[in-house]
Amino acid sequence: MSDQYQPQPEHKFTFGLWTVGNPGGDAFGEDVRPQLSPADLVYLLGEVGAYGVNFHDNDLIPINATPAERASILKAFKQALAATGLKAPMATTNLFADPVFKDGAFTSNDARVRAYALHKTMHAIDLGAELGAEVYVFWGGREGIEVDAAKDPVAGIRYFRDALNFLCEYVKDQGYNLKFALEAKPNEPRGDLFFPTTGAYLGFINTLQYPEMVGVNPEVAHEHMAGLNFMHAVAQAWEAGKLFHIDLNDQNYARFDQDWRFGAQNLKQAFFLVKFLEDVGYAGSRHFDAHAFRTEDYEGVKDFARGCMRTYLILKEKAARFAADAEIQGLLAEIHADDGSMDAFKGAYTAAKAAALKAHTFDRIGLGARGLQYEKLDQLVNELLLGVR
Ligand code: DIG
Ligand code: MN
Ligand code: MN
Repeated sequence: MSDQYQPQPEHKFTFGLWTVGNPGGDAFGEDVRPQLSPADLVYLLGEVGAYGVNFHDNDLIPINATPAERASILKAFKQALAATGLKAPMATTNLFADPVFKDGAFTSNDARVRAYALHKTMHAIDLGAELGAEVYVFWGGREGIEVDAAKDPVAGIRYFRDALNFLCEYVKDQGYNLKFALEAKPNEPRGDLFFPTTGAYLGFINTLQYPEMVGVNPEVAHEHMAGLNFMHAVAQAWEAGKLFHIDLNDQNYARFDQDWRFGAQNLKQAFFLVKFLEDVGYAGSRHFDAHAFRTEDYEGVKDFARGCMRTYLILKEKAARFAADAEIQGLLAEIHADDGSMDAFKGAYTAAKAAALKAHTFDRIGLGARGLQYEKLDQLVNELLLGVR
């Protein structure tokens, strides 16, 4: 398939080892694909044209690996990176799979588990830095509750803050070029997760000791699980200077975490997300935290990975066509026209301005009667996306 939708390094498309390496097992069924080695997954991503590969510590080095096994895996992984030219822009810690974290990691009620989570994360940060990661993600998959009586949410918030402050100090102490990106999710695998949305994290970051080191990693599926407009979450993060990373996939509303191929479910939302990222010049990774359907073999997994990237590039072209569409742009100019009649009231507050505004007479009925032409605008967008303009 050679056309203008071929991924290039400048697109910064990345995949986690756990995505293309997912053997397809789920809560109701066995693996459907053999487990590939991290090095083999790097070659697979190189074949489909990805820019980079991300990993949890234990995607790369099994939690019970011997030092010799660790050295061998790491050597093969580095050789694969060198051979393919792939980067490793993001790393993270698996603080959710091992039974030790069954009641949380940083927010566990058990101080020994909280300390072990810091221990594990510092070693994982070392590994990420060694492989060139510049973003370190924290997804609190087990940081939550099924039983509110068992855990005070304020204690959970404070434990999480203590852990992040400690780890920011560690990164500064080590001189690593790393910034942290917090990834929200409302539930699953716990009944309720702390910090359920990107907005919750944006409120939390400012309470940290080093807020400048910490941003967010919004994921499509997770904001959709909360019934939210993903692009709006991304826009607020961007506007706050906190969009450090992004997890792209797709997700039907009111479903468990589906982590589908980008654009597989909600093409219009995917379009407005791509349009936003391209309009603002987002320079970070386009990370596909997504999984191929369980129906697929590894050729299907490659189709999945190519589909994620192709859909992004096709929607990027649609965004350019949106910007160049004279009828759409003309309508937007009309919609956003400003006759300057309110200029005297704009800008910083003054007592005189407030007095004049209070005294001003508005044509409330006329303002409310205007037709805004949004039906026409939205239909034009649909026809753009349907390929008829
Ligand atoms: C799941 O959405 C989470 C974990 O896979 C990982 O910690 C993070 C990194 O993208 N996403
Ligand atoms: Mn997810
Ligand atoms: Mn994710």
